[in-house]
Amino acid sequence: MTKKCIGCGVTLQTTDKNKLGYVRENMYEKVEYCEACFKLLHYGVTRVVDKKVDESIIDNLNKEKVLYFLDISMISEKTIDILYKIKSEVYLVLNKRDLLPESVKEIKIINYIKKYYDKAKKIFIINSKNIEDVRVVYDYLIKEKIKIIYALGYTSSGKSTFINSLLKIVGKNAHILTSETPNTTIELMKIEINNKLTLIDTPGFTNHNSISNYIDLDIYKKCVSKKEIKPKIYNLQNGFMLLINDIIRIENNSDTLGLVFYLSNSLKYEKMKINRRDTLLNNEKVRINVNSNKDIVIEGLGFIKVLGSGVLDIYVPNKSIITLRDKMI
Ligand SMILES: Nc1nc2c(ncn2[C@@H]2O[C@H](COP(=O)(O)OP(=O)(O)OP(=O)(O)O)[C@@H](O)[C@H]2O)c(=O)[nH]1
Ligand SMILES: [Mg+2]
Repeated sequence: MTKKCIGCGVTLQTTDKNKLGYVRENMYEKVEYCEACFKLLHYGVTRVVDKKVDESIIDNLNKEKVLYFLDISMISEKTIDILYKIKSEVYLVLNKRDLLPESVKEIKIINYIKKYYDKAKKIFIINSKNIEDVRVVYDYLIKEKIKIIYALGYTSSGKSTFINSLLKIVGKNAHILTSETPNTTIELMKIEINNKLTLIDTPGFTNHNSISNYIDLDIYKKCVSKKEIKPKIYNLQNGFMLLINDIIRIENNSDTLGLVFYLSNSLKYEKMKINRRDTLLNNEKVRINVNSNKDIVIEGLGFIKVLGSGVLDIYVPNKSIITLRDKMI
């Protein structure tokens, strides 16, 4: 019988160190995790999984119900649009509530999502690490007698974190691997919570626009939010630019604009006069018209609220990481 890693779902193998699921032969019988999951779990060693996950899992669904996870700190039109492909019942989990400032009203976020997608049977807004939040979803699923449900969503939206919390609720070992980097869950995992409820954990869809595809994953790890975002406000006058962690450069060639950054608190901002000799000019340039009705999304990082209107030149590792959406807050 094949044995699977309880962290990522991959079948364990002892033949190729460079392939997924590797464990040393003399360890095979003893271990529960593959070597890469073990290293990630105990030593925080970043695992690079060069695998793109497409949406085919949705096409293979029959009538199975779906618990769809959205990371509300980085919603983009693309991450919502995929919901329209799901033909079975969708229960929506707006996750990572704790990352947005507490002052942001939950009803506002829910109504915002409904404007884009209003077919969900139920919408929850939670922090997947918080047992009490997860218990609300658990109680609902039990009450509705939902026996089995697929956890779907983009990578890093918190599916496995949520299932680990469910396991904790019923007093079981929270064994699934979670991490800040993409592609943590690699194969489907059937997780029996108890005899009433089973969750199917799935590898999250790849966001091809995410900045995580274009920067070193160890750097990316440091750029993702881990606690409540303290928005940073900059007035960017004509002829000025902002450098963010030497990853993003934003130039204003129009009238003064207010920019409110909802990004990780650990990012460093430098404001200065536009200087052609400066860094990041070799990056790709996106010229966008901005106004106060639209947020600028930096896919994989967060978003920028705009106060005023004008034109910005944004230099990024890849053009696709900049998208616009309707203003959220
Ligand atoms: N602050 C906060 N962090 C969360 C929350 N849920 C998950 N995370 C973090 O987000 C990262 C991704 O979580 P995972 O549970 O691995 O995400 P996933 O959807 O299973 O990702 P894949 O397996 O790659 O599809 C981890 O670092 C988690 O600790 C949440 O509600 N709040
Ligand atoms: Mg996962």
